[in-house]
Amino acid sequence: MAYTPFTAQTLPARLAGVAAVTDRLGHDPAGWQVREVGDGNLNLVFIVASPLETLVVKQALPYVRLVGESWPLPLNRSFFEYNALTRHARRDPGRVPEVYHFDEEQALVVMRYLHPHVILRKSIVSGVVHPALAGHMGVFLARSLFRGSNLSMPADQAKADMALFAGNGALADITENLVFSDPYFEAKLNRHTPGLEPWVARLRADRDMKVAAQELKHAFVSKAETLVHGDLHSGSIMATDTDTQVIDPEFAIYGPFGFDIGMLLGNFLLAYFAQSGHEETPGARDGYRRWLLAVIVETWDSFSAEFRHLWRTERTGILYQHSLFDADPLGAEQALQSVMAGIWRDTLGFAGVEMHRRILGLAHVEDLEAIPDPARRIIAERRALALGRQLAVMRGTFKTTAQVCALAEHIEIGDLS
Ligand code: SR1
Ligand code: MG
Repeated sequence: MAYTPFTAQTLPARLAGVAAVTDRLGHDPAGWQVREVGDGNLNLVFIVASPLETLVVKQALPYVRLVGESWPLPLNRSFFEYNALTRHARRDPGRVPEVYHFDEEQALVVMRYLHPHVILRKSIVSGVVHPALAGHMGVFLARSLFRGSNLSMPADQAKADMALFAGNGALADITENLVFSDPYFEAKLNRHTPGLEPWVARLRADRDMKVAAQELKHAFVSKAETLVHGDLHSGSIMATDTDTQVIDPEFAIYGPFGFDIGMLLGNFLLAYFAQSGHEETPGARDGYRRWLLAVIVETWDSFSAEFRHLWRTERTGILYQHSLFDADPLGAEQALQSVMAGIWRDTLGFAGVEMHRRILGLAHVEDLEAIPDPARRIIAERRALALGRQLAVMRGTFKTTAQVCALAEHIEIGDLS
């Protein structure tokens, strides 16, 4: 059967012939409840429930759902998502939903239903704390990035994976335009909160910022360092009090170590500045703001500790090869410092441009969009634009996450000029 986008009515007939589904849901598709719940920018997402079990079915559409059929998008992103999910499952077991079935022709992945998990972004807008989040994400980032790179993989396998994921160029093209270029000129699909114009114009006239954004784009397209998730924002994480699941790696490609970390920290910083738009009285969310900053610190610290551990115990790839440093452990540590410094610098830059594009570009974030009072939203957005600019342009000058958090706090409480 040629590719067809399914509906809640047509999906059961297709799934009824799939053993991985009927083994779990049973053999009576007429008794299955199906709901389409996709609220992302690209795909259909169905929840399929029988009295025995519930599953999630994600199907790619041949166009960008957010925009419509005028923006075609290859269905094979589903193939890359499936391949990234299976690699992530091996590299950090238990941190991604289990895949039960992949149907390449229908661009469809059947996977575990995450329950009682919630989309992290929605949780953050509501001011909910997730105690395990930062530790889980730091370790996930270290394991997925280290184990997908030439620090760890046999060289032939790394090259094969680089070639495989290079096929996901259409999704990379979205990132290349939407993250690194469109926010900095009047691109057709850009939008911003009415009233923000003076600050948009100021940023677009900022030569240092434009150069920084292009340096970061240069890094994104040329540093094929590891398999990155490619779209690791708080909408790509589902969480409970004790569990964290990383979903939606359809943008997976070989890119810089710092890309996923930067995108995630950028989204935490956007959430930080958005809090003032959600609190009922000034200061009501002070504790939550502190928690968000602590998440940034702990995510980086956990990433850094696990990455350092893997460097010392699993460096089996062709980079900084063990045999070179057998008699020189201090040399290996010096090299590690240098690699970490590069990742940190890139991380800050990617965080900065991610913050900008979620305010100036096509794809915005609920954290800011859900602020009902436009005047308060503009204040939050101006603060985020200001920090994003500092992170991108001055990325070589920050030494610690504490410095980043201190600047965020300073911008939050200071006068905006
Ligand atoms: C046209 S797609 C817009 C955005 O949605 C995805 O989630 C990615 O973040 C992409 O940049
Ligand atoms: Mg997504």
